[in-house]
Amino acid sequence: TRVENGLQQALRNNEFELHYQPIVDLESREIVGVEALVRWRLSTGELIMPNEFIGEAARVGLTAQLGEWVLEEACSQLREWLDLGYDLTMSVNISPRHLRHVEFEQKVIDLLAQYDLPLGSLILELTEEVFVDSGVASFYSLNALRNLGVKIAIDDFGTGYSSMRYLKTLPIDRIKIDRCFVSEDNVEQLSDPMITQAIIFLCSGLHFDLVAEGIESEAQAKHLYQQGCRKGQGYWFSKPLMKQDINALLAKKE
Ligand code: G
Ligand code: G
Ligand code: NA
Ligand code: MN
Repeated sequence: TRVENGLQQALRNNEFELHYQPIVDLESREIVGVEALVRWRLSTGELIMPNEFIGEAARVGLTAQLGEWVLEEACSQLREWLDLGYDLTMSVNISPRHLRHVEFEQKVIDLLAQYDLPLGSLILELTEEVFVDSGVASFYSLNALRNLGVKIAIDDFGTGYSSMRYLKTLPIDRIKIDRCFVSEDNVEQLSDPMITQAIIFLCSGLHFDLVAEGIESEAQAKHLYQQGCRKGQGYWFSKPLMKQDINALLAKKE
């Protein structure tokens, strides 16, 4: 298929782009950060979503190369927004395979220096599986990066092997509550208010920075805020946008 044939060439031709989804403070509704989401732009203009090529990138051994492109592009864009005076964080999804790559830690260190990024402005999003499967080497590199001011987030929390023990022992700063607990067809409610409430209670007790994903209505945003969740993300605030559209959004809020 075009996906199999094209990935190597797509990297060479710089056919990937990042879109950015705002993360907002649920009280002030200000944009406090963005999550970078990769897309592949074909020469026809058609956009291919990550679910269609991340797996294939792994099969053909391009995970680290694609991951490094994403990291560098995200850091460079963050520098641009910081220079414009916007105080934002940049969240980047890291695949387990990229995390295990021998050069991962050094690459992140180099990017922090190259773009002179402030402490705490870069957030690495990992899924729960990473902490279970990846072994001590990954654990040490996450710890080392965290000591340099990189923040670590657990993505899609509640859908993997969530063990309470990991919350106590792993280097974690932020928890992202999976959107399956937040949004459903009836967007006037949380899909599972008791579970959401329990996660918020647990995570705020442990002093994690909490973000609710998949907020699709004002009612959900209000419920989550009332239950103690300070940050949110979802179509209600904004879908993932190209950088020009983020620029427009940031400028409008001033
Ligand atoms: O943006 P979208 O909803 O299509 O994302 C689908 C999935 O792809 C999500 O689980 C998201 O975390 C993942 N994804 C998006 N961008 C990246 C990326 O740059 N790197 C990795 N490893 N995963 C990504
Ligand atoms: O797994 P991860 O959380 O990284 O997935 C991000 C994906 O979730 C992106 O592809 C994004 O388009 C999608 N997404 C973001 N906000 C919403 C939302 O409010 N509702 C739904 N259904 N999907 C969302
Ligand atoms: Na993610
Ligand atoms: Mn994410």
